[in-house]
Amino acid sequence: MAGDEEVRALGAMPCCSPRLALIIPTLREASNIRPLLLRVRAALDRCDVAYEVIVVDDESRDGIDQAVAEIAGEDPRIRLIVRRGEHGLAGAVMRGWAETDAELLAVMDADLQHPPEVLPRLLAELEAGADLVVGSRYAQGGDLRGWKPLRHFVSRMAVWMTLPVQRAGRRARDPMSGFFMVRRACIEGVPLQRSGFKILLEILACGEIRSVAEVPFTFGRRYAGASKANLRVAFDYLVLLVRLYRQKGRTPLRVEPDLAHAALESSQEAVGS
Ligand SMILES: Nc1nc2c(ncn2[C@@H]2O[C@H](COP(=O)(O)OP(=O)(O)O)[C@@H](O)[C@H]2O)c(=O)[nH]1
Ligand SMILES: [Mg+2]
Repeated sequence: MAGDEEVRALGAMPCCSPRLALIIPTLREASNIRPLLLRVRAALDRCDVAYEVIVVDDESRDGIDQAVAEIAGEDPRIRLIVRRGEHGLAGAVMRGWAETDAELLAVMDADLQHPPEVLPRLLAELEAGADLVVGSRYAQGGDLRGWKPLRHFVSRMAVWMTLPVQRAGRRARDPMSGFFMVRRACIEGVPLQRSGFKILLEILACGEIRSVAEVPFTFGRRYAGASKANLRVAFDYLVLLVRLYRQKGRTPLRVEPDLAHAALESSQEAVGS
């Protein structure tokens, strides 16, 4: 729980303990939340799992409470938590996880860039034994729709910089994805940074993860509204990366040869050569 912040919760705790909790962090996403929640519910209702969905909003004041209330009123598995005086995607996700006892924890964005129809495949990987499953834009079959080559290249470079801090044998091709599921037991007690966007990378570097699976998906276009990614997000990413490098006791220049080779290949792919 976050200190003495004022919190407004909408919706009731579900009657039976959910096994899966999906957290959806939101900042000015009122136009997206209804279509998203309807698609999430349709996707998860097809799975044999007790679940809940927790929307964690940072005082957007854009009508998201009414939009969630319309659905939560008829479905107690859906809840809204409004954080007051706090911002940050990672902190919002951690707040949602702290509000549930579910054994399986999931995250996705609110803007429909993460297709809810992929959720059953993510869950299936956890059920099959993976500790962490990543909705992946870079796994075979994944895609980034409409990205220009330069943006692709920068993204690939950002992934490459993470390779030394990821653990051998448990690396993800898309460690910056905001679409993933993890077993609670693998992150319990692990101190995670509350600022920034890249909670998955920290989990890969610091969590008690024994196996990682990736499920490819196409990262679509934002349905409505504007991206919240900005220079601050890039700065927080670099701060996180430096901390993880320090923890590992490595420097970015000491990249293992096999990783350098993999990065070279992926950057060539990215620029289409
Ligand atoms: N609660 C909360 N959610 C946030 C914050 N920043 C971003 N988000 C949400 O995090 C998700 C990803 O943000 P988005 O702007 O789509 O990032 P992009 O896909 O990298 O452009 C969206 O659901 C945002 O509404 C924040 O400070 N607080
Ligand atoms: Mg987005």
